[in-house]
Amino acid sequence: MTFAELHRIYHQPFFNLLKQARAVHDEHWTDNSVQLCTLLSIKTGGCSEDCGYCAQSARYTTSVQAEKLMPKEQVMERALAARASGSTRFCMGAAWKGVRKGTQKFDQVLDIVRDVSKLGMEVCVTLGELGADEAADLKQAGVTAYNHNVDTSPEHYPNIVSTHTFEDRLRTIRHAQDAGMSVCCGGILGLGETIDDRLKMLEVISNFNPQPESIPINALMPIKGTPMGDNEVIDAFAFVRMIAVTRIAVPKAKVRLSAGRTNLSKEAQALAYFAGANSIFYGDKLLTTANPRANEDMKLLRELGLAPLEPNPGLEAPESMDGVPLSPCCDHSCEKEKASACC
Ligand code: SAM
Ligand code: DTB
Ligand code: SF4
Repeated sequence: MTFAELHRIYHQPFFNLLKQARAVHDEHWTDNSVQLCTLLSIKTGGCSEDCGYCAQSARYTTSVQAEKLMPKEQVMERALAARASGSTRFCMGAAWKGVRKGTQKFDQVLDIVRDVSKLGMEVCVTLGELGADEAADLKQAGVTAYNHNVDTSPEHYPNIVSTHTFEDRLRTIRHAQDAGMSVCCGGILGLGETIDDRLKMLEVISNFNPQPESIPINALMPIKGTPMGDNEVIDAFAFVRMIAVTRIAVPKAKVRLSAGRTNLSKEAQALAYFAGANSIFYGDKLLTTANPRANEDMKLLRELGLAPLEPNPGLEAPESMDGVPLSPCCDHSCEKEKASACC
């Protein structure tokens, strides 16, 4: 979708927007299910990058201590507990700039993924930058989805991060898609961006080919010690509007309520579900910050007549659309069939 279309949709009266989003949702999602995803930080803190919102950057003094990569046995315990609690997707995050083939840490991650992928859940990882070889190895080890957010508009991105670029993010997404993984790509609201920035971010995401399989919409959890530590918490109606526009722009994606739900009332979350959200991060902790209690989430789903999604570990990556350029891998607007060959 173009920015102009997104702008028109976003700025409708609130209830018109909700009605349109609900109609799109009902056309593509016929049951009342919500996917439960459990997050686990397998490598916490000490990250070389300077993302201005992040508790895990080594550039800022936050309450997060740097830790080593979690041993596989501990990860397996947490993955089994996630499955037992009803999660159908297990997402492992690492506070790294990226991973490189041939390193011990990457081999360890592949080993973890191989075992987690035997548990019958979708396996998602978010490890930072990937090249084509790393993406292929992750896919082969059993990763179903790669999470790599663009986070904000291309224009606002340099105000948030200086140690890598928006184009670097796009290149990793291209590599994940080329390797046959689904892509989970979204952003954060509350980074001092304008509404136009949010819609420009969505313009980029909705024009990926294929479109992302899932879109996490995070509301900033302000972290003391980071440059964004005093930012205001995002307004609930602005959050719901963004969920609605995302549903309309990317009808087949799972739209995931991500960080920041602890600052949203249950009524605001209900509106977000109505507007097309159909997935949440589930469990008491995100990576380093708090999430609503699992029993409160289950209670809310029951109150709304929603049900947890059944497992689908064989999830296939979305097909790319014929005649539409593949997701960009760089700012050269590459037209080659295999975009990753260009940069
Ligand atoms: N290092 C990897 C990366 O940057 O892609 C993976 C981990 S990173 C923590 C994953 C995503 O979490 C970020 O892209 C951002 O969208 C979200 N995130 C991180 N800190 C956050 C915060 N304080 N509030 C809201 N979302 C946050
Ligand atoms: C995403 O978009 N949100 C999740 C997941 N992908 C990895 C992470 C949220 C992190 C919130 C801040 C924290 O817990 O440190
Ligand atoms: Fe945090 Fe990821 Fe940025 Fe590192 S690359 S500072 S973990 S968001």
